[in-house]
Amino acid sequence: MATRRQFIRISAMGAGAVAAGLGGYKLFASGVNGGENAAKAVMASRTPTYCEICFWKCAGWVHTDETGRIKKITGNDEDQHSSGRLCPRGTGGVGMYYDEARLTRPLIRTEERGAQSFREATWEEALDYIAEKTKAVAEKYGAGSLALFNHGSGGKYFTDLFKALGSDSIAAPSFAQCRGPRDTAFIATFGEQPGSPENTDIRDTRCLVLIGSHIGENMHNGQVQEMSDAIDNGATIITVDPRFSTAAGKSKYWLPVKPATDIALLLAWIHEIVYNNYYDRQYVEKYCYGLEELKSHVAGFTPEWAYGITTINPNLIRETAREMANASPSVIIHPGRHVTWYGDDTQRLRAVAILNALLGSWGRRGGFFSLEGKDLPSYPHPEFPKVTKSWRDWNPGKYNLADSPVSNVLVDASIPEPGRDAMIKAWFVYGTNLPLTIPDTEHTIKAIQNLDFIVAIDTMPMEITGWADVVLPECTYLERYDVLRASPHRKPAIALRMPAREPLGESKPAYWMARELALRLGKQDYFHFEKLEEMLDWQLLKVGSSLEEMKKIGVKTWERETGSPYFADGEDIEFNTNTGKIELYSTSLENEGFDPMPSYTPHPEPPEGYYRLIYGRAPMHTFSRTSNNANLFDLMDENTLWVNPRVAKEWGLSNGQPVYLKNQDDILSDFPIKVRVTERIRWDSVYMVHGFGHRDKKLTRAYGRGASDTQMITNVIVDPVMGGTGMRGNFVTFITDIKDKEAAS
Ligand SMILES: Nc1nc2c(c(=O)[nH]1)N[C@H]1C(S)=C(S)[C@@H](COP(=O)(O)OP(=O)(O)OC[C@H]3O[C@@H](n4cnc5c(=O)[nH]c(N)nc54)[C@H](O)[C@@H]3O)O[C@H]1N2
Ligand SMILES: Nc1nc2c(c(=O)[nH]1)N[C@H]1C(S)=C(S)[C@@H](COP(=O)(O)OP(=O)(O)OC[C@H]3O[C@@H](n4cnc5c(=O)[nH]c(N)nc54)[C@H](O)[C@@H]3O)O[C@H]1N2
Ligand code: SF4
Ligand SMILES: [Mo]
Repeated sequence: MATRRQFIRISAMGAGAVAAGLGGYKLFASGVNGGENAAKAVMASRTPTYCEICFWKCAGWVHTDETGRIKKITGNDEDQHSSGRLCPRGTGGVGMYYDEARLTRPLIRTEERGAQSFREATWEEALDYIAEKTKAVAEKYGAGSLALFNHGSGGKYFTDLFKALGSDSIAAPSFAQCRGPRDTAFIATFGEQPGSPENTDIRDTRCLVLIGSHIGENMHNGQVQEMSDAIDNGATIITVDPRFSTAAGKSKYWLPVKPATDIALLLAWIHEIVYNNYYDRQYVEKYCYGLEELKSHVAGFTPEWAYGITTINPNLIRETAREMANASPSVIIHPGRHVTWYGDDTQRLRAVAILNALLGSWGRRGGFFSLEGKDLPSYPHPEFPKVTKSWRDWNPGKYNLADSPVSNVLVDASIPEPGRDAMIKAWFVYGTNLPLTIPDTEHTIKAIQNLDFIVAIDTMPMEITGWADVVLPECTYLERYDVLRASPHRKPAIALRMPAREPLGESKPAYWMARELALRLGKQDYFHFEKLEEMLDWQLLKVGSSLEEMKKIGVKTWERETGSPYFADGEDIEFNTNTGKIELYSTSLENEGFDPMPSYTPHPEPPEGYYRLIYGRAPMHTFSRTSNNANLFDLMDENTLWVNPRVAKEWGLSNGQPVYLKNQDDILSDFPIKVRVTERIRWDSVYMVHGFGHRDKKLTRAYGRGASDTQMITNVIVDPVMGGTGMRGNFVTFITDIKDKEAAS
């Protein structure tokens, strides 16, 4: 059986990485406890941080030498997110500081958008200019015409600025391009969402079912470590994926489902569990609403029925349903995270939630625990003004079940339509590379072209900064304070991020930028503290700590105040749904005019000679943000296109051969991508890692490396329930005559 260390090492290699040096730092260098002690011996000083390379936010230590040079980042042993060990990307965070392509001066556009011409500006000039443009848009069209797109810690300060201005058009891609459907489905079913980190009790589970969640390539640290522990403890892993993922390699069962048919498989599992009385009768009777309706709804959804749709053998469907039932309630049908796939995603995630409910896993050890966070007081400020035009008003009556603003609604509202002017007129973009993040790049660019004004706050020259009117350079997370990390977990805890050294060049932290703008816009009352660290100290003193203490320990954990993270036997529980019960039959969906129980609807098939484009993560990169990071580029410098040998043979493709891609709408990829011939992918699909194919030439290493999945995603299937952008209904074919393509472009 694999040990934890083996698992992680294997997982890193699964996608073609070499577990070699990481610019001198070893992958998962810090072992269980050893790394930190080893580090102490050679390092001159260490400061606490939490990682910003992805949103798991592991807490760690930044080690600097006597000259102040950043040498190494290691995990904080006290941290529940990391258990003292960072993933390769977190360790490689050092490369973000040293990236010579970094933004270090404010920039102002000198020619029209589309042309890459900027001049350097002083902070005074850049901030005055932004304030003036912001005022002009707010006065002419109302504050609701200002939209903020944000992803990452500093988004909080711009959010406060926007609320102070009276706008709620504030969206993160982590909703409508990521977990929105799952959160909506779980809220509809259990009255709460799985959270981030998720409340999955993987370490104690006896059966983990992964539907596309590719843990091991998706390197969400705690989940990778807990899954490895669960495997060591004999848990059964069932992976449903058209691709033989790293997780599939660790699984007792791999179900290579035909893409876009997961709902049929889930319904067949529900059928098996209900009709064989495998469900947790006591739990369902006490807590659930709608069993009888569900039972008649799934009557016809037998494994044989699903076989014709999913290509999964009916016996295998039966056997895996039994495995889940045997493990019940210590079983997790994983809710996933990036779930915006086919437009019926909320309904697919409803099926996932229903399965978990039937097996009694919500609130049970080895299933889902209840999260607890530390409440941090916020410094008193005047009430935010009333929002007169809300993001919901751009699309009246739609997406009422979305509990966060929908980024693509804001993009759409920026484009004039016959009979109406654009409703959004200016964008602030903090820490999100929209042209690669929101599907249909040309649509996003069209929206940008219609704006009065766009400002990007970033650390790197990226596609989004290339489109901005003003670019504000933020220093990296290694050079700044940010708000305390207070994400709920098994126990309430907080983590501090502080600068390990001075910001490079003229780069500045986002808090400073947002406050400077607030001063210029008459909103200073919302930014009481000149320096963020003063606010942190105020907050920390209120919860019985201090900045001084946190600088020494980095992470502080409290005991739970809400009792056990699991339901007690027979405990009375009221769920936050209309019926107060776990809703197998969803009254909230029904009230909004949607199916109260999930159904399977067929999706279009690829045309002749085309293959479904699916995508995912590589362990050593995060989206597009790390592709120019020298340490991580060393580990993986481009993405490849996974092609089944049968298809490769038909097309005469060989391993390593560069091909261009063309999608169903005749969009050609900007750059070629190398073919990787492998049995690990079904013949009807091709696969690539997201985040490559950069167009911005300022990205010294990443420019032109590999292809962009986003560019090929022009068919966006919007989820009618919550507005998420389904991205996997796109088909590509190969353009093998590279010369033809190059001559044509
Ligand atoms: N085609 C396709 N689209 C996707 C996905 C996919 O798999 N395929 N995944 C979706 C998912 S799950 C998500 S969550 C989103 C992620 O979407 P994004 O968060 O937009 O992803 P990135 O491409 O990493 O862009 C991050 C941007 O933030 C900048 N940045 C990094 N650190 C900092 C910082 O400290 N401060 C500032 N100011 N900027 C910083 C980076 O330079 C980069 O420009 O993408 C979604 N879109
Ligand atoms: N290393 C690394 N880790 C990350 C990130 C990163 O950028 N880098 N990003 C983080 C973020 S924000 C997110 S949201 C998560 C996303 O991570 P997950 O939630 O795990 O991602 P998904 O995109 O849902 O899953 C991708 C998998 O779905 C499979 N798949 C494709 N089509 C289908 C289908 O029709 N059915 C089924 N069953 N499977 C299918 C693909 O083959 C692939 O293995 O990862 C997180 N972890
Ligand atoms: S999982 Fe890796 S990249 Fe994400 S926060 Fe943790 S160490 Fe950083
Ligand atoms: Mo995500």
